[in-house]
Amino acid sequence: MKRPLLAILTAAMLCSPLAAVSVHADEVRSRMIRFGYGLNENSNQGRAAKLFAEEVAKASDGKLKVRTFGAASLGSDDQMQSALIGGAQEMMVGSTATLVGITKEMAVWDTPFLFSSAEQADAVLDGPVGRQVMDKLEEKGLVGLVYWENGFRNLTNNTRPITRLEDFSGVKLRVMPNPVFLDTFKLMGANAVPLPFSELFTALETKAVDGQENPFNTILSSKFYEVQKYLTVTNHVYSPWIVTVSKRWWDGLSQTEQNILMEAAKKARDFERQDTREEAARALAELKDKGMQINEVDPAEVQRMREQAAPAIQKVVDTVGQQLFDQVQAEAEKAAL
Ligand code: TK8
Repeated sequence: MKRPLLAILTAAMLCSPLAAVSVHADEVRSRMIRFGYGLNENSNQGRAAKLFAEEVAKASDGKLKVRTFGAASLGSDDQMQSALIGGAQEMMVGSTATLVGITKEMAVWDTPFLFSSAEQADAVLDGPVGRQVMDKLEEKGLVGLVYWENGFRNLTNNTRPITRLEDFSGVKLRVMPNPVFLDTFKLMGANAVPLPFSELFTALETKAVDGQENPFNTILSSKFYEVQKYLTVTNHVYSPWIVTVSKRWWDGLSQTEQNILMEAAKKARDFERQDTREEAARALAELKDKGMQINEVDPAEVQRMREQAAPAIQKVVDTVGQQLFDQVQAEAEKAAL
């Protein structure tokens, strides 16, 4: 009685998809990896995605082929995240802010004015708490590899230069689909509307919205200067990007394959952060050349905006929990020294 049952079970196991994909720890197979991102090819995101693909090819003797898809051609951040979870796409890079609906802990990076320098952000994101937040993705079907730099966000609009808190009044502002961003700009008095990045240029062009906020790099690479007049230097929040992998797919890889992807993601991260900072340093002058009218905000006004944003910060605390929030604050303070 026992024997046939065992035989059936063994046969079933051999035929199951799990058994079929089992690989040796050091094996590297021929695989195609679809890597999606939202910005243009000619952007900091695009350049780093290309470097990632090259590094993976080099380290795997061309067996692992990364095909990059820019300009949201595989979908918005949200759509790609779902595709990764379902296993229909292997990899992507996108904003941590668009992951909050999946992993609420990601909202900790949305805290307005959390970091005051990029180096401070690196230390916290690459440190233990950055990893801890990233690891939370796994229970939702995603594997986080590394954080890349999107950068400090600044405001553009067509209504008026933002010099004081009151200037936000009535400005229809696109924000990322994220509750903290939505609340923050509502608190400022703007008419904040969530919209995927992939729809942003058209929304600005057709005047469906008056303004948006993104780092200098993106304002430049996405040609927002063609459809936006005023640029206000607010640096209101540092935005990370995060490189993620479909867990369903990742779990079928050998140890060596996983290592190749991880090492290439790190190399691309280091390249991308340097590239982003160099570009950001000259972007402001370029945007001025392109005809944007640029203004800074008086520190006293920035302080008023910070105070106005306090309830949004409380929302972050309520979302991620006091403990994680405090831990991030403590590591940020340590890194600021
Ligand atoms: C690109 C987005 C973008 C982000 C946004 O897909 O949505 O404004 O800053 O970088 O992730």
